[in-house]
This record gives sequence, C-alpha cells and structure tokens, in this order.
Amino acid sequence: MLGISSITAQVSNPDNPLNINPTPHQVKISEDKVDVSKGFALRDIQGAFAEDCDFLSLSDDGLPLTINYGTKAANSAKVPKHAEAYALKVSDKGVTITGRDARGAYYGLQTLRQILEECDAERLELPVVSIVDYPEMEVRGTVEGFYGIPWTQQTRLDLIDFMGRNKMNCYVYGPKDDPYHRKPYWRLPYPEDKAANIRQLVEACRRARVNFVWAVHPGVDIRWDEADRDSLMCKLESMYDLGVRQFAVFFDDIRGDGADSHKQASWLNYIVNNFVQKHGDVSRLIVCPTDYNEGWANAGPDGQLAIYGRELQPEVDVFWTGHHVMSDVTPETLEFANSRIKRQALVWWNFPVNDYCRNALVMGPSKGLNTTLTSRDMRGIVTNPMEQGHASLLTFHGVADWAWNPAAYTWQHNWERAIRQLAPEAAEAFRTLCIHSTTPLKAYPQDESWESETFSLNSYSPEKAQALRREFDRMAAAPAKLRIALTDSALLSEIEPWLSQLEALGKRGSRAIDLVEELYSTAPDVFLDRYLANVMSPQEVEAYKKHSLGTVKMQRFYEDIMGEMLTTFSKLHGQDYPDTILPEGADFYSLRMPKKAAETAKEPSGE
Ligand code: 14T
Repeated sequence: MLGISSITAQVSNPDNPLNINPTPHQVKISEDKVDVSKGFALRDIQGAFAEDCDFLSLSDDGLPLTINYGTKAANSAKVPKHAEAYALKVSDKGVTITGRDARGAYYGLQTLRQILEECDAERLELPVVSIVDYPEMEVRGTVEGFYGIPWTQQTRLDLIDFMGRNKMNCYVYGPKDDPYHRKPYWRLPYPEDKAANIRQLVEACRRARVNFVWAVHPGVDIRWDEADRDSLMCKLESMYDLGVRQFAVFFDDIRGDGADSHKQASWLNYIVNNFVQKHGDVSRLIVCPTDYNEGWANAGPDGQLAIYGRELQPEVDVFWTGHHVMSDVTPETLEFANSRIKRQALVWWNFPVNDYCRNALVMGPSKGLNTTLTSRDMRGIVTNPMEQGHASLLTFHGVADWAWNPAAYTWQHNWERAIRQLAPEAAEAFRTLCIHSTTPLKAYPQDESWESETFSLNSYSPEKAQALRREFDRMAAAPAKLRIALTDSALLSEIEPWLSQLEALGKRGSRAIDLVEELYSTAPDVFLDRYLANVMSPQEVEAYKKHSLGTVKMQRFYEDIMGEMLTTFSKLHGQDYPDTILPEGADFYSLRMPKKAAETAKEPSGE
C-alpha cells in the first residue's frame, strides 16, 4: 500500500517543490537551511499583522522577520505591479515579506506558514528560498449559493479561515434557504440574533482578508415599484450597518416579471448610483443574471446578456456558469458571455455543489478548469459548494490554486496536495473515499475510480482479480482508519454516512471476487449459500441509494459480476436449482435475487 510519503513522491510537482497552495509563480530554492529554532524577531513595519502571527514563535533573539508593504518597498523588492502581489525571501540574515499592498504582505505570511508546516514538523529550520508571487485572477472564492440546509456559523468561520490561508479573497453569502436572502423576508432586516452572526462573518472575513459579499435574491416576488425599491435600499443599508461592504443581487432561477432584463439593469444602476457611490467605501456590485448559462440564454441582441451589455453600468460584475448550469470553465463560453455583456464575466462554478444529487459527495479533482484562461478572459471565479462545507474544501483548494496561477495548475498535483492538507493523519484512507466519490452522474459526469480496472467473467485473470480485490479491501478498511485518525471532526461527521457505504461496498466487492474464484470449484449448494449471503438486501439497497459512491465503476462491477455468476450458475446447475433459472432476456436488477433467495435474504452479516 502507498504511504503518505510515497504518494508525495509519485505526484510531487517539481515546479512547486515546497507544496505551497496556491502554486507560486516563482520559487528559487537552494539546498541551504536557516536555523529558526529561536523563533522570529518580528519587525512589523506598519504594525498591521500582530493578529496574523500566532503561528510563529516570537522572541527578540530569533531570526529577524520583516513585514512591509506599499509601493516604495514593493518596487525595491521587485514585487510585481499587481494587486495582492508579494515577495518572500528567506536567508541567514532573516526573512523579509514585502507586499505590493497589505493583502499581498498577508499572503506572503501565509506562504511562510505553509513552508514551516511542510518542511519540518519541529519547525527548527527553513530552506533558503526566494519567492515572487501574485494572483492571476482578481476574484477567487466561494458562493454559498446552494439549495438546502445553509452552512452552520461554525462551518462558515472554518471555511473563511481556510480561504485566507489559501489566498482566496471572496465569500459571497447567498444560501437559497436563508429566508432573509430570498422570499419571503428579503425585504426585512435580519432579526438581532441573525444580524449578530452576519457581523461575526464580516469580522472573520476582515481577519482572513476575504471580501464578504452579501447577496439578495428578490426576483421571485419582486414588484418593480417604488415601495419595493425602497425596501431593497433599506435592506442594503441595514446590511451596510452590520459592516457589509460588498453586495450582489441574484436573479437566477426565476420566471415572469422578476426576469425583466431592462428593469433588472435599471435597478442595478440605481443601486450603483444611490448606494455604492454614495457610500464611497462599498466595492463593486455583482449580479447573477437570469440567463446565467448558454443553455438558457437568449443569445440574440434582445437577449438579457446583450441588454446588460448595453444598459448595465460597466463596473457591475456579472456571474456566468458556462455552457450549462454545471459545466467546465472554457475560453469558448467566456467569449460567448463577454462578447455580449461587454465586460469580463465572473465565473460561478457549479462544482462541487450537490443540491441536485444529494445522495452523492463530490470529492474528485477540480478538472474542469481550463489552464489557458487569464485575467483577460474573466474577473475571477467562485465555487458553489456542497452542503457539506468541510468536504468542499477539497475543491476550494483546487479553485484557489487554479485562480491564482492557472498556467501552472495541474489537477493531479493539486488534488493529491489537497488530500494531504485536509487529512494529513489519514491521507491514504481519505484518498480512497475521494477517488470513489466523484460523480454527480448525468448532470456533470466526472471520472471515478480511474485507477481500478474491472473485469467480466470472460475476461477474468488472477492478476486482475487480485488488483481489484486489493482496492475493494482498501475501501472496506478506510472507514475505520478515518474514524480513528482523522482529527477534523467536522469533516468526519459530514462524510460519516458515506463511510458506512464505502465499507459495505468494499466488503461485497471483495466477496464477489472470492465467489468468482469459487464458482467452478465449490459444491453448488455451498456456492449458492455464499452467493446469497453477498446479495444486497432491500434495506441495503435503500441505504446505498441514499448515500451513493462508487456508482460509475465499483458498484457497477459488483452488480455485473453477481449477475454474470448467477447466469453461469443457472446454466451449470439450473436443473438442480430451478429457482435460479433465469428467464430469457432478464436483466440483473429484476433477477438479482432468485425467488427463494428473496424470501430468505439474510441481513448483512457484518463480518
Ligand atoms: F445562480 C446560478 F448561477 C445558479 O447556479 N443557480 C442555482 C444554484 O443556486 C444551484 O445551487 C445550482 C446547482 O443546482 O444551480 C442553480 O439552480 C438550478 C439549476 C437547475 F438546473 C435550479 C433549477 C435547475 F433546473
């Protein structure tokens, strides 16, 4: 079996020798090391990072650590002329972090944190290294934009923290099932307890250097009259009072009056003129159009996108999901959107959202991100995640990496690093869960179980069987390892329902391979008993449907091979076991259990 270190060896990326996420643009590393056993003597020139250094041990006789930012310092340290850029230098004289702006310096600190974590568990030495770095995409973040149970406050705080560490800078708050975001209460201010939560999120975002964007979704029941316009303005003002400094208006998933493109554009312009500009400290307004993907958009000059292009003020950002609701981010779909809206679209990536396939976890690599895209093609990207927030961090990790440095992005390396970052104590077991839990099937099919090769009775070979059995055994064993070793208890409880299914599928898959090997060599009645013991009971089928994984390959193999064995068995011994004779043309689902078996089907033996 692969240990963590051999996984790293297999996938480590020579362009990112320190495994920093997101992948830096330029890393020059030498063999030399610097002793940091005495900690760091902090010189925080602007005094802006006191609360960001709690991961460092600080002492006056430690290695000097200078943090500085601003045009002058940035120019002399050759920091790229890019917002949020930084340079980080480690030498025996000390560590210097120079930001083009305050956020850049903060990002330099995050890189230092990751180097310390990666290089040395005791944190006693650092490599001599020089990093020059900047984000390609201006907006990198998430939109809590799914239907279903909104994230808990604690989940939000954890995710915001993760975003800051991974140089993501945008959290759009728009859970479909927050009644104060949408119908029925979008017109009303939040009651005090909920308002306090928003204030806390604003504060957490400030600390993590994430822009908190509050979104309203008025289109379901909006009346385009003065009373509703006043209600909307009052709501925005009430959010401003809670500390919110960026806003979005969503017009997705509506019909009728609310979808009127001219009205939408004129109200958005009104908000820009009478709210954003009036305050002066509010950032760009964002809109999600009703025509938010090619599949639904009227492409013509009277379509919503073209109307936005003509009527909507140029500084309003426009969301775009791509070719479809769920689809890859490609140059073609951005060209489609941009040429109509007359600005660069802001991508709303509907991955790993699972609100339309709640039985699935989406834990595969972030593959659908085209690596030739640049900030000339788009404003940035936000991922729409799963209700399972901590499990969604796998994709956050990918999106953060891609958006920072698309040209250097490789989904393979990223995914392996993400797994190790999220589950360092149980990386291999977590990887097993992830590789078999990737696909929302029809809506946005993803590769799954790609390292496993299945076979049919005809193509059986001992080698193939052994390799596949090994994978099923890994699946059966992974849950226990995760339950013991995974320290992120929030992640563990999110994935728990799928762990039981992983274990069960691992066991029945492995048993199915045993049965293949027993089919010709075991007494028919003994074989039949063992076979029946490995048939899923109706309760097991139900439980599996609720929390599915391995649907593309592993469960499919189990079903196919069990079906084939039954066919073969009935050919060999049909006369002696009339209940197993298969009707002509029957499929496996209808005959999965011989009649007799269905009556006596055992509960899973749980061994
Ligand atoms: F705003 C949009 F960009 C968007 O994607 N809206 C919703 C979103 O809230 C949801 O999480 C996502 C995935 O289900 O898709 C949009 O909602 C849909 C999509 C459909 F295809 C609602 C109905 C659909 F038929």
